[in-house]
Amino acid sequence: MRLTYLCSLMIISLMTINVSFAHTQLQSSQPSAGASLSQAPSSLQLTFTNPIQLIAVSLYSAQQEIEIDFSPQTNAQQALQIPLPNLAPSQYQVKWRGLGEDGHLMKGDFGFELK
Ligand SMILES: [Cu+2]
Repeated sequence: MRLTYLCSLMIISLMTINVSFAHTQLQSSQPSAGASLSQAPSSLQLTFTNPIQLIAVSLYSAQQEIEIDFSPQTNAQQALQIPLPNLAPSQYQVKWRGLGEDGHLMKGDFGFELK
């Protein structure tokens, strides 16, 4: 009986650990975070660790927000590709926000440079 109780406690704590590792994060991107490019990228690609329903994806140059073809998603996807307009040399910042499949609102940002 006591052993069963201990076992369930262990299982519960393992599950808790598992959940905290299951937060959806950005796994990789194109351009990648911190990239220094000599040619303008034709698209922005985001790949996440788990499917995520993206609510917002924004791109900023050093001067202004760049208009991109993104609308909030109606279902969760693990990867997203957005065509980009012609970008001028600048520092760029990408910001994303979305709802992970575990119900957690996640967000992140990264930068790249176009020389
Ligand atoms: Cu989470």
